Amino acid sequence: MSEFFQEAPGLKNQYTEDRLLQAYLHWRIPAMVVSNMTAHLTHLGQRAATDMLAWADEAEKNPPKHIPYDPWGKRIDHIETCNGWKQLEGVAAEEGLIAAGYERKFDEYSRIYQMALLYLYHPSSAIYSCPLAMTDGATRAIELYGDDYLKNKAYRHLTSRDPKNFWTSGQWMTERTGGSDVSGTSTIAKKVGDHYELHGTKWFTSATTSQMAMTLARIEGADKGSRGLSLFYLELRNDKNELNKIMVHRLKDKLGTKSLPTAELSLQGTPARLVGGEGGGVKKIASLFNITRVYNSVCALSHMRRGLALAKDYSQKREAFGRKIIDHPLHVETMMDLYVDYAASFHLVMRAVELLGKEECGKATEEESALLRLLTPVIKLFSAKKCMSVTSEVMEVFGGAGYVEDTGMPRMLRDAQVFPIWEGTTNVLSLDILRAIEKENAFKPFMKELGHRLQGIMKEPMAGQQLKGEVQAIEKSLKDLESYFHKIASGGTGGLEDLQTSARYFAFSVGNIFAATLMTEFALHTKDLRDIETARRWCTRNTLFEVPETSQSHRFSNAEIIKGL
Ligand code: MFK
Repeated sequence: MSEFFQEAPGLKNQYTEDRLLQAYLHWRIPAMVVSNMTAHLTHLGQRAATDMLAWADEAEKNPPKHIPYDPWGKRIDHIETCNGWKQLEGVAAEEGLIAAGYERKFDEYSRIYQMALLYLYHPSSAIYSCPLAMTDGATRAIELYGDDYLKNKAYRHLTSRDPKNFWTSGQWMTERTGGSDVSGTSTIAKKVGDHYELHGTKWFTSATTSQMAMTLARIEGADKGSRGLSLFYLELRNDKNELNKIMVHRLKDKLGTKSLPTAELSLQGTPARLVGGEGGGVKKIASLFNITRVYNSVCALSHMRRGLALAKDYSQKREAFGRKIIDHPLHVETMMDLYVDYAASFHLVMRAVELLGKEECGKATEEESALLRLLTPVIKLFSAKKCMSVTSEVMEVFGGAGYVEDTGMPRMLRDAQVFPIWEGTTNVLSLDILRAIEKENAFKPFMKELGHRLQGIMKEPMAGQQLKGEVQAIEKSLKDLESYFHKIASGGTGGLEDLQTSARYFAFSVGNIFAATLMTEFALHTKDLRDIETARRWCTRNTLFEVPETSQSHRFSNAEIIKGL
């Protein structure tokens, strides 16, 4: 009798295996520029399937430890991380995960290149992508608001390719009073000579092993509310390598992201430097969290991609009911739905990355900057929710094995759950879209861009032949979205309350329609039947415009139902 053992799913080069990423780069970037990126992407794609995987595994098995005291009772608050975690930091530095975005070697395409690197790096990084997200955000904030000291010191460390010189940064916003509403921040900044000292408690500080952090505090005597907050830079350790009047209370016991040290700590007179002058701290730190929101989106994308890559490989190995599961039509149908969600997210996220690259190179028009402001919360909330549902379904592909810890699938699902939460929950981001529309008039450039894209699509003979119904669906949804928006904007119904009630549906409708347009354009460009079918399915499977009717009486009865649960 022969005993059966299932062959495990495996990974090959994560760049050369990824048809969508490669085709996208060839679509959006001049061929010469792509050819200059390819060797590096291929190299990192290989590392993501080899040495990085072993380090990530080590980091997952050896989560960080908080050691409050030394053997003699002295408070040290050491956070111990394992070799694997440190190696992954080294990979980030030497592969230029941050540097690539700031050297701007490929001009406006540099962010696409850097985000392609991140996309390859993240799923094999044990979430080292989190410190990188904050590091990149801090670099951008320093570029925009930093003084010479910060530009000559912190900026150089953050963008270094030398693992020995490379720094990461924390982003410490969250206090006990609120993660979403930071207006109640109670950390106080006291002016002492030419610098400040910070006193307060930070409830979540991610990557507390970083060398520096950007944080919010209220200068003594400043106004209440969020406008009275200022942005500060601090270094965690002094010249003697002791913590700079920081006490770590504990590491958080989180659902996922287990290898990432996330601490609760207090600042007890920590020296800090004001960034960009007094006040307006939320607006200044927004330059940071708008970058981390893009990271979140790219990481959610690549998390989905990793799940699909493993599921594809497994489907070709696993047999059930007399054939490989890839040969079962219902399985293929299910996988196709997952792929379509991932592809929609991919196109949407990468459009924002393109705009970010243009803006940072001074090539974006005002309208493009406003569109980026609108798209940033959209891509974050959209890709995060898709990542959750795709990862959950991917787990099911593996049946009971997927539910067992040492296959790694439970970790993937737990880690996916953080994407919709940190860096702004789905509701907070839905409301941020309304802020972007109100402050930057960002709905206009959105409509304009989609109008242009649809015109281009309709000029393609193939659109009329093969994607006629899909193009009509996009046009109709866009009209519905526009008339809904104008009805509300003109105060035609319940005004602000209606807009807020429907903000989530509005956000997803924006995402659905934009993704549909980009996917259709991409399919017409590649003329590949797989892309045509993907676009077709996205446009017809979903209701692209999904804002329901709402009114004051609906709100009243909904509130009664919820309160009376
Ligand atoms: C895998 C990698 C993933 C990344 C990992 C990172 C891990 C890090 C873990 C964390 O730190 S999680 C904590 C993240 N916290 C948040 O994301 C905060 C969520 N809350 C919000 O985003 C709220 O909407 C917000 C705090 C911004 C509300 O604050 P306010 O002060 O009530 O908003 P207000 O008064 O509307 O805005 C103040 C100013 O900021 C305004 O400008 P003005 O002063 O000129 O009027 C706004 O326009 C501006 N502003 C707000 N949001 C903005 C923005 N500007 C640009 N972009 C935005 N998104």
